[in-house]
Amino acid sequence: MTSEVGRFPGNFIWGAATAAYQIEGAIDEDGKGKSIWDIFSHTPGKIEHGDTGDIACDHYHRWQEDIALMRQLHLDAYRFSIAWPRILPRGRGAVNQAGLDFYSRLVDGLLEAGITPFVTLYHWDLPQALQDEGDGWQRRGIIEDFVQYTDIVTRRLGDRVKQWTTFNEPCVFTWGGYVFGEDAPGWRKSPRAALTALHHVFLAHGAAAQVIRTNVADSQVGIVLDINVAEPASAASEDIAAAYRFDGYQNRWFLDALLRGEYPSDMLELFASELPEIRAGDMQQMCVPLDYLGINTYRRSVIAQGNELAPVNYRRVQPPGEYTHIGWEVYPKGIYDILKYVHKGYKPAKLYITENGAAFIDEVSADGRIHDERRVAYLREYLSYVQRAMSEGVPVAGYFVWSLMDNFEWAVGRDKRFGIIYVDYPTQQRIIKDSGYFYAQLIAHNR
Ligand code: PNW
Repeated sequence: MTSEVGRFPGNFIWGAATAAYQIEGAIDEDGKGKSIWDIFSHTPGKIEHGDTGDIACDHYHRWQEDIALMRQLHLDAYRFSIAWPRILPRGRGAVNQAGLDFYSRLVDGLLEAGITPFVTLYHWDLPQALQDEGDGWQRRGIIEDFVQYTDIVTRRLGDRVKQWTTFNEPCVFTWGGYVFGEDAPGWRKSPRAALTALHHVFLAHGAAAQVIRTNVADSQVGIVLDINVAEPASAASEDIAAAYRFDGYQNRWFLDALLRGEYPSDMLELFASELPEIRAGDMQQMCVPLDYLGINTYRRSVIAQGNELAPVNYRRVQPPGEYTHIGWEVYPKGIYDILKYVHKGYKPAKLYITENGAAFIDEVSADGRIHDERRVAYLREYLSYVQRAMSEGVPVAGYFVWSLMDNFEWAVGRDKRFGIIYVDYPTQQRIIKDSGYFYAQLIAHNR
């Protein structure tokens, strides 16, 4: 394994990522409406240790300090999301100017610091009012609501923000929210619920992309997917077939729809009794040209035949090796495999790694610092493999570490620390971890 990360191209974009509900706090301030995550995190038994995002990193009040830290890290770019219920407390209709003002100030602060904002419109915090009306993403009319929200935000910020992502990880919030019950709204329904939600998400993506391009001069529009290359657990034909089905529902369903305008035929067959209504013109609407595709990746997926999620019927196998605090395998070559898989199969014009990182148990040492050597090694090794993919022709334009700072890690709560900045929650003090210094040096060295 390479111990040093070599040089990246001079125009490579170095960033860090967060999401609104995971860092902002201030859930009731300045006219914000409730989101499905406000409700879900206050439902007993849903979140480890009973944690919530009520305060999170208090970023809503500390954003200036956080920009100063980004500057210390020499970041080129900062990827964050906008909370839809801050802009439209009821999901649609009356606009909350104070919510728009917050993001407008944040954008100005970033630009003054020389940091390019990468804005995600939807990172899972749906206005609860839209959940209450027709079960959120189950209702086809939500497409128009998302378009209205996109229109409002891009009109206000589009003079300064050029980099737009419609959705973060549609796979996680639809399957996790409607079938596995691990994410808001926390349902355990049949695959039809996820596939219906996804169909509407894809259509909303296509419609919103056009709105962004109309409202924003020189816009760059993309979507972020969590691609999980499936490795069969053995050479047995059942395992190979299970891995291919897993690949179908986790990867090809998304990539084929968004980049080719079709759902994969083997999956249409497998899910024949679970399909949403697909109207004429739908597949064309979702397959808009993308300026970039964002990829989030954390771990490897080794798949065998099993009982999980009929009719996919798979089982995750945990090979021996190093695991992070969230139980995900450290497997640096995985990032290379994913980049090659997407490039070879779909050839998007430009790729970003929009999230990659690791949760470890971090502690403040006697010297007041956080010596997170394992995270340093993780970043170094994963980045070496990004570089290898680039040397083989994969057009990776930038890398965003997850996360800028420790934050509310959804259903597993606050003690799963992904930050390159430590957050001491009782005091909200921020401390740059050794991985943060490593990252800053790497960025400076590459300039
Ligand atoms: C992403 N998986 O979610 C999200 O975009 C972030 O908000 C989140 O904090 C981060 O990864 C770390 O979890 C994922 O099961 C959730 O492989 C689940 C998976 C991957 C990513």
